[in-house]
Amino acid sequence: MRTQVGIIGAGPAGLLLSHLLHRQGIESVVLETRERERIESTIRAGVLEQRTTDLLTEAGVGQRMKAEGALHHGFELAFEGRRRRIDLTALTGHSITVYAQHEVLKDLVAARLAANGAVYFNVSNTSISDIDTDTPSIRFTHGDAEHVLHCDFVIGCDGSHGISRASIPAARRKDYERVFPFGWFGILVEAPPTSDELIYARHERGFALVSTRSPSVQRMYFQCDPQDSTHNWSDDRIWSELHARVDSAEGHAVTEGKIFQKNIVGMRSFVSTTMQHGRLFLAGDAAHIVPPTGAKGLNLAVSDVRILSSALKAFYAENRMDLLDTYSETALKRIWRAEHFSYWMTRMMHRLDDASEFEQRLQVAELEYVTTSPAAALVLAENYVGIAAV
Ligand code: FAS
Ligand code: PHB
Repeated sequence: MRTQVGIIGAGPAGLLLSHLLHRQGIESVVLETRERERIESTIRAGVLEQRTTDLLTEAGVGQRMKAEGALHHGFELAFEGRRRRIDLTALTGHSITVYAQHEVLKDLVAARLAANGAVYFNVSNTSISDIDTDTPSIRFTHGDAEHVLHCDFVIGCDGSHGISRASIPAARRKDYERVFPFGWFGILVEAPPTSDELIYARHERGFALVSTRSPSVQRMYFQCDPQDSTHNWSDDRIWSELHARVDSAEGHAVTEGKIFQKNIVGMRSFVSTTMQHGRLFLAGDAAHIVPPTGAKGLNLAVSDVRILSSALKAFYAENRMDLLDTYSETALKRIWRAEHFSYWMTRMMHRLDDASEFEQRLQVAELEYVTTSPAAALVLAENYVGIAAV
Protein backbone atom coordinates (compact mmCIF):
# COMPACT_ATOMS: atom_id res chain seq x y z
CA MET A 1 0.00 0.00 0.00
CA ARG A 2 1.15 3.54 -0.65
CA THR A 3 -0.08 6.95 0.36
CA GLN A 4 1.41 10.42 0.99
CA VAL A 5 0.61 10.72 4.72
CA GLY A 6 0.16 7.72 7.04
CA ILE A 7 -1.86 8.66 10.16
CA ILE A 8 -1.99 6.46 13.27
CA GLY A 9 -5.13 7.05 15.37
CA ALA A 10 -8.71 8.05 14.54
CA GLY A 11 -9.23 10.51 17.40
CA PRO A 12 -9.94 14.22 16.77
CA ALA A 13 -6.31 14.86 15.74
CA GLY A 14 -6.02 12.00 13.22
CA LEU A 15 -9.45 12.34 11.60
CA LEU A 16 -9.36 16.13 11.33
CA LEU A 17 -5.82 16.08 9.88
CA SER A 18 -6.87 13.50 7.28
CA HIS A 19 -9.86 15.64 6.30
CA LEU A 20 -7.87 18.90 6.12
CA LEU A 21 -5.25 17.16 3.94
CA HIS A 22 -8.00 15.77 1.70
CA ARG A 23 -9.34 19.30 1.18
CA GLN A 24 -5.81 20.31 0.11
CA GLY A 25 -5.59 17.44 -2.36
CA ILE A 26 -3.18 15.44 -0.19
CA GLU A 27 -3.81 11.72 0.23
CA SER A 28 -3.75 10.01 3.62
CA VAL A 29 -4.63 6.71 5.28
CA VAL A 30 -5.89 6.57 8.89
CA LEU A 31 -5.18 3.43 10.96
CA GLU A 32 -7.20 2.86 14.16
CA THR A 33 -7.08 -0.04 16.65
CA ARG A 34 -10.65 0.37 17.93
CA GLU A 35 -13.97 -0.22 16.20
CA ARG A 36 -15.88 2.71 14.66
CA GLU A 37 -18.71 2.31 17.20
CA ARG A 38 -16.22 2.62 20.10
CA ILE A 39 -14.71 5.77 18.63
CA GLU A 40 -18.15 7.29 18.16
CA SER A 41 -19.34 6.49 21.70
CA THR A 42 -16.36 7.24 23.97
CA ILE A 43 -17.32 10.07 26.37
CA ARG A 44 -14.54 12.67 26.59
CA ALA A 45 -14.31 16.42 26.06
CA GLY A 46 -17.18 18.78 25.59
CA VAL A 47 -15.92 22.38 25.24
CA LEU A 48 -14.80 23.76 21.87
CA GLU A 49 -12.95 27.05 21.50
CA GLN A 50 -14.15 29.36 18.72
CA ARG A 51 -10.88 28.69 16.83
CA THR A 52 -11.83 25.00 16.87
CA THR A 53 -15.44 25.51 15.77
CA ASP A 54 -14.26 27.91 13.02
CA LEU A 55 -11.81 25.30 11.66
CA LEU A 56 -14.42 22.49 11.81
CA THR A 57 -16.84 24.76 9.94
CA GLU A 58 -14.17 25.71 7.34
CA ALA A 59 -13.47 21.98 6.90
CA GLY A 60 -17.12 21.42 6.06
CA VAL A 61 -17.95 19.35 9.18
CA GLY A 62 -19.70 22.06 11.23
CA GLN A 63 -23.37 21.70 10.24
CA ARG A 64 -24.54 19.39 13.07
CA MET A 65 -22.27 21.18 15.56
CA LYS A 66 -23.95 24.47 14.65
CA ALA A 67 -27.43 22.90 14.89
CA GLU A 68 -26.97 20.83 18.08
CA GLY A 69 -24.05 22.50 19.89
CA ALA A 70 -24.75 25.08 22.62
CA LEU A 71 -23.11 28.50 22.33
CA HIS A 72 -22.03 29.79 25.73
CA HIS A 73 -20.97 33.42 26.25
CA GLY A 74 -19.73 32.89 29.78
CA PHE A 75 -19.37 30.51 32.72
CA GLU A 76 -19.77 30.73 36.48
CA LEU A 77 -17.29 30.31 39.30
CA ALA A 78 -18.85 29.07 42.55
CA PHE A 79 -17.00 29.49 45.84
CA GLU A 80 -17.83 30.32 49.45
CA GLY A 81 -21.53 29.68 48.67
CA ARG A 82 -21.51 32.41 45.99
CA ARG A 83 -21.68 32.36 42.19
CA ARG A 84 -19.75 34.86 40.05
CA ARG A 85 -19.99 34.99 36.26
CA ILE A 86 -17.09 35.36 33.84
CA ASP A 87 -18.53 37.11 30.74
CA LEU A 88 -16.30 35.58 28.06
CA THR A 89 -17.88 37.44 25.14
CA ALA A 90 -17.88 40.87 26.82
CA LEU A 91 -14.23 40.39 27.85
CA THR A 92 -12.86 38.79 24.66
CA GLY A 93 -15.48 39.00 21.89
CA HIS A 94 -15.28 35.21 21.76
CA SER A 95 -17.58 32.44 22.99
CA ILE A 96 -17.29 28.67 23.44
CA THR A 97 -19.44 25.85 22.07
CA VAL A 98 -20.47 22.85 24.15
CA TYR A 99 -20.65 19.90 21.73
CA ALA A 100 -19.44 16.44 22.73
CA GLN A 101 -16.13 15.13 21.35
CA HIS A 102 -17.68 11.85 20.20
CA GLU A 103 -20.23 13.86 18.17
CA VAL A 104 -17.31 15.68 16.50
CA LEU A 105 -15.80 12.26 15.72
CA LYS A 106 -19.09 11.01 14.24
CA ASP A 107 -19.12 14.07 11.93
CA LEU A 108 -15.47 13.56 10.93
CA VAL A 109 -15.82 9.82 10.27
CA ALA A 110 -18.93 10.47 8.16
CA ALA A 111 -17.08 13.18 6.19
CA ARG A 112 -14.03 10.96 5.62
CA LEU A 113 -16.12 8.05 4.40
CA ALA A 114 -18.32 10.30 2.27
CA ALA A 115 -15.13 11.50 0.56
CA ASN A 116 -13.98 7.87 0.11
CA GLY A 117 -11.28 8.54 2.64
CA ALA A 118 -9.21 5.53 3.73
CA VAL A 119 -9.92 4.84 7.42
CA TYR A 120 -9.02 1.34 8.68
CA PHE A 121 -10.68 0.43 11.99
CA ASN A 122 -9.78 -2.64 14.08
CA VAL A 123 -6.13 -2.68 13.02
CA SER A 124 -3.53 -4.29 15.27
CA ASN A 125 0.23 -4.81 15.53
CA THR A 126 0.99 -1.33 14.22
CA SER A 127 4.70 -0.54 14.02
CA ILE A 128 6.64 2.26 12.39
CA SER A 129 9.87 1.92 10.35
CA ASP A 130 12.44 4.04 8.50
CA ILE A 131 11.40 7.41 9.93
CA ASP A 132 15.02 8.53 9.39
CA THR A 133 14.54 8.11 5.62
CA ASP A 134 12.27 9.85 3.05
CA THR A 135 10.23 6.64 2.73
CA PRO A 136 8.91 5.67 6.18
CA SER A 137 6.35 2.91 6.50
CA ILE A 138 3.75 1.54 8.92
CA ARG A 139 3.21 -2.21 9.33
CA PHE A 140 -0.21 -3.30 10.59
CA THR A 141 -2.61 -6.21 10.64
CA HIS A 142 -6.17 -5.75 9.36
CA GLY A 143 -8.48 -8.72 9.28
CA ASP A 144 -6.17 -11.67 8.75
CA ALA A 145 -3.80 -9.81 6.45
CA GLU A 146 -0.46 -8.16 7.20
CA HIS A 147 0.04 -4.83 5.44
CA VAL A 148 2.88 -2.38 4.90
CA LEU A 149 1.81 1.22 4.24
CA HIS A 150 4.56 3.12 2.45
CA CYS A 151 4.29 6.91 2.84
CA ASP A 152 6.21 10.20 2.79
CA PHE A 153 5.26 11.11 6.36
CA VAL A 154 3.97 9.26 9.44
CA ILE A 155 1.80 11.25 11.84
CA GLY A 156 1.37 9.86 15.36
CA CYS A 157 -2.15 10.83 16.48
CA ASP A 158 -2.46 7.76 18.69
CA GLY A 159 -3.00 9.43 22.03
CA SER A 160 -1.08 9.20 25.27
CA HIS A 161 -0.83 5.39 25.22
CA GLY A 162 0.01 5.00 21.52
CA ILE A 163 3.19 3.62 19.89
CA SER A 164 4.36 6.74 18.04
CA ARG A 165 6.02 8.78 20.80
CA ALA A 166 8.11 5.78 21.80
CA SER A 167 9.38 5.61 18.20
CA ILE A 168 11.29 8.86 18.78
CA PRO A 169 14.70 7.96 20.30
CA ALA A 170 14.67 8.73 24.02
CA ALA A 171 17.90 10.71 23.62
CA ARG A 172 16.03 13.08 21.32
CA ARG A 173 13.06 13.56 23.64
CA LYS A 174 12.59 15.53 26.86
CA ASP A 175 9.40 14.70 28.73
CA TYR A 176 7.88 16.94 31.40
CA GLU A 177 5.19 15.55 33.72
CA ARG A 178 3.15 16.47 36.79
CA VAL A 179 0.71 13.85 38.08
CA PHE A 180 -2.03 15.26 40.34
CA PRO A 181 -2.95 13.31 43.50
CA PHE A 182 -6.65 13.55 42.63
CA GLY A 183 -8.98 12.60 39.80
CA TRP A 184 -12.41 13.44 38.41
CA PHE A 185 -15.53 11.38 38.98
CA GLY A 186 -17.65 11.95 35.86
CA ILE A 187 -21.38 11.24 35.46
CA LEU A 188 -23.89 11.47 32.62
CA VAL A 189 -27.40 12.30 33.78
CA GLU A 190 -30.82 12.34 32.15
CA ALA A 191 -32.04 15.72 33.43
CA PRO A 192 -32.73 19.28 32.31
CA PRO A 193 -29.75 21.69 32.67
CA THR A 194 -28.89 22.95 36.17
CA SER A 195 -27.88 26.29 34.64
CA ASP A 196 -27.54 28.01 31.24
CA GLU A 197 -23.74 27.98 31.50
CA LEU A 198 -20.99 25.81 33.00
CA ILE A 199 -20.36 26.07 36.74
CA TYR A 200 -16.82 25.52 38.09
CA ALA A 201 -17.01 25.11 41.89
CA ARG A 202 -14.20 25.43 44.41
CA HIS A 203 -15.22 23.95 47.80
CA GLU A 204 -13.29 22.71 50.86
CA ARG A 205 -14.76 19.24 50.11
CA GLY A 206 -13.19 19.44 46.65
CA PHE A 207 -13.78 20.68 43.09
CA ALA A 208 -16.96 20.14 41.10
CA LEU A 209 -18.05 21.01 37.57
CA VAL A 210 -21.55 21.21 36.13
CA SER A 211 -21.47 20.90 32.33
CA THR A 212 -23.99 19.79 29.73
CA ARG A 213 -24.44 17.65 26.62
CA SER A 214 -27.98 18.51 25.52
CA PRO A 215 -31.28 19.92 26.92
CA SER A 216 -31.94 16.43 28.36
CA VAL A 217 -28.45 15.05 29.12
CA GLN A 218 -26.06 16.73 31.61
CA ARG A 219 -22.37 16.07 32.30
CA MET A 220 -21.02 16.62 35.84
CA TYR A 221 -17.71 15.97 37.56
CA PHE A 222 -16.38 16.14 41.11
CA GLN A 223 -12.89 15.77 42.55
CA CYS A 224 -12.23 12.28 43.91
CA ASP A 225 -9.47 9.87 44.84
CA PRO A 226 -8.14 8.51 41.50
CA GLN A 227 -7.80 5.05 43.07
CA ASP A 228 -11.46 5.07 44.13
CA SER A 229 -14.06 2.87 42.39
CA THR A 230 -17.42 3.98 41.00
CA HIS A 231 -18.92 1.03 42.90
CA ASN A 232 -18.30 2.90 46.15
CA TRP A 233 -20.60 5.70 45.02
CA SER A 234 -24.36 5.25 45.21
CA ASP A 235 -26.45 7.81 43.32
CA ASP A 236 -27.57 9.32 46.65
CA ARG A 237 -23.97 9.75 47.78
CA ILE A 238 -23.08 11.39 44.44
CA TRP A 239 -25.99 13.86 44.66
CA SER A 240 -25.29 14.81 48.25
CA GLU A 241 -21.66 15.48 47.31
CA LEU A 242 -22.61 17.63 44.29
CA HIS A 243 -25.21 19.58 46.31
CA ALA A 244 -22.66 20.20 49.08
CA ARG A 245 -20.05 21.54 46.63
CA VAL A 246 -22.20 23.42 44.08
CA ASP A 247 -25.49 24.62 45.65
CA SER A 248 -25.31 28.32 46.42
CA ALA A 249 -26.40 30.28 49.48
CA GLU A 250 -28.75 32.13 47.11
CA GLY A 251 -30.73 28.91 46.67
CA HIS A 252 -29.45 27.70 43.27
CA ALA A 253 -29.30 23.91 43.50
CA VAL A 254 -27.96 21.18 41.21
CA THR A 255 -30.80 19.50 39.25
CA GLU A 256 -30.83 15.76 39.86
CA GLY A 257 -31.85 13.06 37.39
CA LYS A 258 -31.17 9.46 36.36
CA ILE A 259 -27.40 8.80 36.33
CA PHE A 260 -26.69 6.45 33.41
CA GLN A 261 -22.88 6.57 33.20
CA LYS A 262 -20.10 6.89 35.83
CA ASN A 263 -16.32 6.96 35.31
CA ILE A 264 -13.19 8.11 37.11
CA VAL A 265 -10.25 9.70 35.24
CA GLY A 266 -6.83 10.51 36.60
CA MET A 267 -5.32 13.95 36.10
CA ARG A 268 -1.86 14.90 34.88
CA SER A 269 0.06 17.49 32.91
CA PHE A 270 2.49 16.07 30.34
CA VAL A 271 4.55 17.52 27.49
CA SER A 272 6.97 15.63 25.28
CA THR A 273 9.42 17.83 23.38
CA THR A 274 10.29 17.19 20.50
CA MET A 275 7.15 16.48 18.48
CA GLN A 276 9.02 15.37 15.37
CA HIS A 277 11.86 13.09 14.39
CA GLY A 278 12.79 12.58 10.75
CA ARG A 279 9.54 11.90 8.88
CA LEU A 280 7.54 11.15 12.06
CA PHE A 281 5.40 13.93 13.60
CA LEU A 282 3.28 13.79 16.76
CA ALA A 283 -0.02 15.62 17.28
CA GLY A 284 -2.52 15.81 20.14
CA ASP A 285 -2.39 13.63 23.24
CA ALA A 286 0.47 11.64 21.69
CA ALA A 287 2.69 14.60 22.61
CA HIS A 288 0.88 16.41 25.44
CA ILE A 289 -1.78 15.97 28.14
CA VAL A 290 -3.55 18.68 30.12
CA PRO A 291 -5.79 18.25 33.16
CA PRO A 292 -9.38 18.85 31.86
CA THR A 293 -10.03 21.81 34.19
CA GLY A 294 -9.16 24.28 31.44
CA ALA A 295 -11.06 22.34 28.74
CA LYS A 296 -7.98 22.42 26.46
CA GLY A 297 -7.35 18.76 25.52
CA LEU A 298 -9.39 18.53 22.33
CA ASN A 299 -8.66 22.14 21.36
CA LEU A 300 -4.89 21.59 21.55
CA ALA A 301 -5.17 18.51 19.33
CA VAL A 302 -7.03 20.63 16.77
CA SER A 303 -4.42 23.40 17.07
CA ASP A 304 -1.58 20.93 16.34
CA VAL A 305 -3.21 19.58 13.16
CA ARG A 306 -4.04 23.08 11.96
CA ILE A 307 -0.27 23.88 12.07
CA LEU A 308 0.76 20.47 10.64
CA SER A 309 -1.72 20.53 7.73
CA SER A 310 -0.44 23.96 6.65
CA ALA A 311 3.15 22.72 6.88
CA LEU A 312 2.35 19.61 4.80
CA LYS A 313 0.52 21.78 2.25
CA ALA A 314 3.65 23.97 1.90
CA PHE A 315 5.75 20.82 1.38
CA TYR A 316 3.55 19.32 -1.33
CA ALA A 317 2.63 22.60 -3.05
CA GLU A 318 6.00 24.41 -2.86
CA ASN A 319 8.46 21.70 -1.76
CA ARG A 320 9.09 23.77 1.37
CA MET A 321 10.49 22.01 4.48
CA ASP A 322 10.72 25.15 6.68
CA LEU A 323 7.23 24.93 8.24
CA LEU A 324 7.73 21.20 8.86
CA ASP A 325 11.15 21.85 10.41
CA THR A 326 9.64 24.40 12.82
CA TYR A 327 6.45 22.43 13.57
CA SER A 328 7.44 21.45 17.15
CA GLU A 329 8.60 24.95 18.06
CA THR A 330 5.42 26.53 16.65
CA ALA A 331 3.02 24.03 18.24
CA LEU A 332 4.82 24.08 21.63
CA LYS A 333 4.18 27.81 22.08
CA ARG A 334 0.41 27.21 22.23
CA ILE A 335 0.90 23.93 24.14
CA TRP A 336 2.86 25.55 26.99
CA ARG A 337 0.33 28.38 27.18
CA ALA A 338 -2.47 25.83 27.58
CA GLU A 339 -0.40 23.72 30.00
CA HIS A 340 0.18 26.76 32.21
CA PHE A 341 -3.49 27.82 32.10
CA SER A 342 -4.77 24.28 32.82
CA TYR A 343 -2.32 23.91 35.73
CA TRP A 344 -3.31 27.31 37.12
CA MET A 345 -7.06 26.57 36.88
CA THR A 346 -6.52 23.16 38.47
CA ARG A 347 -4.56 24.56 41.44
CA MET A 348 -7.02 27.43 41.93
CA MET A 349 -10.13 25.20 41.90
CA HIS A 350 -9.17 21.86 43.55
CA ARG A 351 -8.72 20.89 47.20
CA LEU A 352 -4.97 20.44 47.65
CA ASP A 353 -4.30 18.10 50.56
CA ASP A 354 -0.80 19.53 50.96
CA ALA A 355 -2.18 23.11 51.19
CA SER A 356 -2.10 24.91 54.54
CA GLU A 357 -5.12 26.87 55.75
CA PHE A 358 -3.26 29.97 54.56
CA GLU A 359 -2.94 28.56 51.02
CA GLN A 360 -6.60 27.53 51.01
CA ARG A 361 -7.49 31.16 51.86
CA LEU A 362 -5.24 32.26 49.00
CA GLN A 363 -7.36 30.14 46.60
CA VAL A 364 -10.43 32.10 47.73
CA ALA A 365 -8.53 35.41 47.45
CA GLU A 366 -7.50 34.48 43.89
CA LEU A 367 -11.12 33.65 42.97
CA GLU A 368 -12.22 36.95 44.49
CA TYR A 369 -9.60 38.68 42.32
CA VAL A 370 -10.45 37.00 38.97
CA THR A 371 -14.17 37.69 39.57
CA THR A 372 -13.81 41.37 40.56
CA SER A 373 -10.77 42.73 38.67
CA PRO A 374 -11.48 43.26 34.92
CA ALA A 375 -7.75 42.77 34.21
CA ALA A 376 -7.62 39.43 36.05
CA ALA A 377 -10.95 38.30 34.55
CA LEU A 378 -9.56 39.06 31.08
CA VAL A 379 -6.53 36.84 31.74
CA LEU A 380 -8.85 33.96 32.69
CA ALA A 381 -11.25 34.61 29.81
CA GLU A 382 -8.69 34.99 27.02
CA ASN A 383 -7.00 31.74 28.02
CA TYR A 384 -10.32 29.90 28.36
CA VAL A 385 -11.52 30.92 24.89
CA GLY A 386 -8.07 30.22 23.47
CA ILE A 387 -6.91 33.64 22.26
CA ALA A 388 -4.16 34.29 24.81
CA ALA A 389 -0.99 35.47 23.08
CA VAL A 390 1.62 32.73 22.55
P1 FAS B 1 -7.22 10.41 21.26
O1 FAS B 1 -6.72 9.70 22.48
O2 FAS B 1 -8.57 11.00 21.30
O3 FAS B 1 -7.18 9.42 19.98
C1 FAS B 1 -6.11 8.53 19.77
C2 FAS B 1 -6.65 7.35 18.96
O4 FAS B 1 -5.55 6.53 18.60
C3 FAS B 1 -7.63 6.48 19.76
O5 FAS B 1 -8.81 6.32 19.02
C4 FAS B 1 -6.87 5.16 19.95
O6 FAS B 1 -7.72 4.03 19.94
C5 FAS B 1 -5.94 5.17 18.73
N1 FAS B 1 -4.72 4.37 18.90
C6 FAS B 1 -3.96 4.25 20.02
N2 FAS B 1 -2.91 3.44 19.78
C7 FAS B 1 -2.99 3.06 18.47
C8 FAS B 1 -2.20 2.22 17.64
N3 FAS B 1 -1.10 1.63 18.09
N4 FAS B 1 -2.60 2.02 16.35
C9 FAS B 1 -3.75 2.63 15.88
N5 FAS B 1 -4.54 3.45 16.63
C10 FAS B 1 -4.17 3.65 17.91
N6 FAS B 1 -10.61 16.95 27.41
C11 FAS B 1 -11.47 17.92 27.79
O7 FAS B 1 -11.29 19.05 27.38
N7 FAS B 1 -12.54 17.61 28.59
C12 FAS B 1 -12.77 16.36 29.09
O8 FAS B 1 -13.71 16.12 29.83
C13 FAS B 1 -11.88 15.35 28.74
N8 FAS B 1 -12.09 14.12 29.20
C14 FAS B 1 -11.16 13.18 28.87
C15 FAS B 1 -11.32 11.89 29.38
C16 FAS B 1 -10.39 10.93 29.05
C17 FAS B 1 -10.54 9.54 29.62
C18 FAS B 1 -9.29 11.23 28.22
C19 FAS B 1 -8.24 10.20 27.91
C20 FAS B 1 -9.14 12.50 27.70
C21 FAS B 1 -10.07 13.48 28.02
N9 FAS B 1 -9.95 14.76 27.56
C22 FAS B 1 -10.81 15.70 27.89
C23 FAS B 1 -8.88 15.09 26.66
C24 FAS B 1 -9.29 14.61 25.27
O9 FAS B 1 -10.25 15.39 24.80
C25 FAS B 1 -8.04 14.55 24.41
O10 FAS B 1 -7.30 15.74 24.51
C26 FAS B 1 -8.34 14.27 22.95
O11 FAS B 1 -9.05 13.08 22.88
C27 FAS B 1 -7.02 14.18 22.20
O12 FAS B 1 -7.28 13.75 20.90
P2 FAS B 1 -6.19 12.86 20.11
O13 FAS B 1 -4.86 13.45 20.25
O14 FAS B 1 -6.78 12.66 18.76
O15 FAS B 1 -6.11 11.48 20.93
C1 PHB C 1 -17.15 18.61 29.66
O1 PHB C 1 -18.22 19.12 29.30
O2 PHB C 1 -16.92 17.39 29.54
C2 PHB C 1 -16.10 19.50 30.22
C3 PHB C 1 -16.32 20.85 30.25
C4 PHB C 1 -15.35 21.69 30.77
C5 PHB C 1 -14.18 21.17 31.25
C6 PHB C 1 -13.97 19.80 31.20
C7 PHB C 1 -14.94 18.97 30.69
O3 PHB C 1 -13.25 22.00 31.77
